[in-house]
Amino acid sequence: MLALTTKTRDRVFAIAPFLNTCIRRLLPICRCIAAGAVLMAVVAGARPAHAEDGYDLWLRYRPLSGESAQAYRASTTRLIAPATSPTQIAARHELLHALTGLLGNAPPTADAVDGDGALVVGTAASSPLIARLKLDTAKIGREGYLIRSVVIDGHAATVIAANDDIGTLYGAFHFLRLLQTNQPLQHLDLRESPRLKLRLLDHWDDLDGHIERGYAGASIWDWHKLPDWLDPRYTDYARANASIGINGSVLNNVRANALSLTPLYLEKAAALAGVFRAYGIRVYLSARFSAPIEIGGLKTADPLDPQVRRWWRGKADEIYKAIPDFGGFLVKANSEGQPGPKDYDRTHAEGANMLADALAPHGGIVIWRAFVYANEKPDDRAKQAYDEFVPLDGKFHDNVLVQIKNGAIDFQPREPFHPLFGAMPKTPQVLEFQITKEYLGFATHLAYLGPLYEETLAADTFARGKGSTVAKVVDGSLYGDKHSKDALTKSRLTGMAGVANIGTDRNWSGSQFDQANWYVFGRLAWNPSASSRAIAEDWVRMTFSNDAAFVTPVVDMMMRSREAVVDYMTPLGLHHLMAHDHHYGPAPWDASGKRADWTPVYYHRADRNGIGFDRSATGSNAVAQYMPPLAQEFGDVKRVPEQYLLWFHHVSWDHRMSSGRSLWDEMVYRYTRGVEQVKQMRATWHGLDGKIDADRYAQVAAFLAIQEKEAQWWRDASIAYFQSINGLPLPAGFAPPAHPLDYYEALSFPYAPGHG
Ligand code: GCV
Repeated sequence: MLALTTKTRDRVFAIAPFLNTCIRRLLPICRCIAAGAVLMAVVAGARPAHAEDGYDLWLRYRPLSGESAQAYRASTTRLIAPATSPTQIAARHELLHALTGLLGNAPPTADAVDGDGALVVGTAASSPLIARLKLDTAKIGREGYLIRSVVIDGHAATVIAANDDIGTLYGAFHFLRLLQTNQPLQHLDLRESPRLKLRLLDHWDDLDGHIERGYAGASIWDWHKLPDWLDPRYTDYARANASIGINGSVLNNVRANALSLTPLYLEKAAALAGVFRAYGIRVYLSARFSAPIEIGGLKTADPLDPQVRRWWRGKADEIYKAIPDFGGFLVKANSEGQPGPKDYDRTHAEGANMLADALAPHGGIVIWRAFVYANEKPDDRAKQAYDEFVPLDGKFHDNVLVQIKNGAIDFQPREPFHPLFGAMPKTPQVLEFQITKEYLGFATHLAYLGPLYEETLAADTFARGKGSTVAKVVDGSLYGDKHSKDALTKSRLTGMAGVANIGTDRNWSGSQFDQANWYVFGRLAWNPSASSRAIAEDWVRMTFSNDAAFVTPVVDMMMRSREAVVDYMTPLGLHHLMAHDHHYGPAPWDASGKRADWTPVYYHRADRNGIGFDRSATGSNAVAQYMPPLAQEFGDVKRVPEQYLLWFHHVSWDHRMSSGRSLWDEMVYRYTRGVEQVKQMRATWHGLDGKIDADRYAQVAAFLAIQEKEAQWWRDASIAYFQSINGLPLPAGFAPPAHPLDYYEALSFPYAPGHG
């Protein structure tokens, strides 16, 4: 209760009769206002009672109305779900919480079916009812689930059944998705199991709260207050991840700080693991290779040194004491100045295996990154990972996976798939995507990454003939189970990792639409063959509205959005033209980096005669790293898909494109088209005003305005620069850049977020 000073209390008592009269007079007016407010809320229909800020992500569970709500109530008349393990409790709680939100009331919990409409959840071990049904759950394996319409004791019911508790939690989220996306609940016969075993978020979060390439505020890990204060946000993070099947979280930046492995920080990581466990999420840590020196007092980190090996074994024992289900280490070694085995003339395999041996007795794994951007200057940076890793195939221990970025350079708006995929048949390969948009406009540009992810996963490596897609390499189906044993499940390890876009912003991801990139990453890690359009539609329905007049244009807009970014930033295979270091905005003129191969001019190679990086046989011959059918296609300037033209070839400005335009005219056309697309996105969004809550609508509208401004900037700066090189006129009808080149060159953003 509010504490009043004596003086204040006396004053309040003195004016009490007056206040009383006022209140009596005001009461009818207030009632009137209140009645009006209720009426307005009813009229507003979908408008939620409290402002939406995006915190609830796709788990909003706002009231459903109309016939479907009636039907859903009839299918959830009671909940029969065990609640003896933390995961069972999480599943039951999520169902009760969600059904209360969606349908107005929580269904009663029960133990037996005594009427139609029961929702029965569990495993054969946890639920006698599920055991009695003798469902065929053998094929769904670990983490999988069935959702089925059944008849129990003469009554219609729905079961969510699995072989383990986490499967029931995943099934519960899927069931809720059916309601959230307005699907019928009759005749259900769904069977799901994850295609990949490791579905990981990599946080590039530093111990001081900064996030490398983070655009959504600071790190959500409040290291200073951990382990004593467990922010409720940790549970919501775990719920959101479990709802899309993510089962691992690498807590700290790959540019790792050795202190993460000290007892102080292990206790904090253990506290997070304690929150995540019920949601099936294991904790992993990025390990600094030189930790034995920095925190172990040793003179070397040589992986073949017995003392070093002993140190890591001891460290692994210590970690597993604190976190019994610790997942393992992620390592960035000998890349961008990070320490690694090559500092001691050892190979990546020798480094990885040393750590793997330390973790093996505990069932842990090592995820060794192939993003090696070493100190020696390569003839073509795109070739480096392949050259270093292919000779090591077969040399990694069974609990090592090699993690490979989707493309050979660095998370560009478009890259051909990385040639390492399919080139190391004896080594499990984790596909690494970036969810945070380091090179795609940070948080303010609307760029749905589903099509980018899908493009990589569907790319054909030809590693074992036609149809050898990256998805099949990554899920191991291309090789069967014979090459490697899994420390976790006794079959080949498989995985996908996404560099997280999560921070302390209320909306988690920096923008409403960037949540969709987290969402689609999780769904594709579960099923790499899923359609990014279908996933976008689920997300829009859950996050905003089921109104078809909203869903269809928004999904269309999302599906076009990444291509728009490609157009206004890096059309036709151009890449890495972003400003130095922070990567915000265009700087194709930049030649100032410490090394030539860290500068945009290295990548576009524009001169008076032409533009593009010759990676064909006449150039760096990076095409030879692809399987022969692709090497031929990519290596032939007449056959290469135009979207990769300047990635693989240096061509003249008057090179004839399939449109009939010259290359230069085509570039100008595409830059301009990108800007036009953003204008259209703004117009589409404008037409949707009133269909969702005002707050989120307004933020998206404001961000789209920023995007248009910056798309124009990208177009104009790029055209101004390339025109200064080729001296060519603009094609007829295309506006010249708004400013001269030196204006763009002079722009400076020393405090752009996300610095490395
Ligand atoms: C964590 C790019 C980014 C770096 C990042 C690196 C990596 O170079 O700009 O910030 O470092 O990739 O993936 O290791």
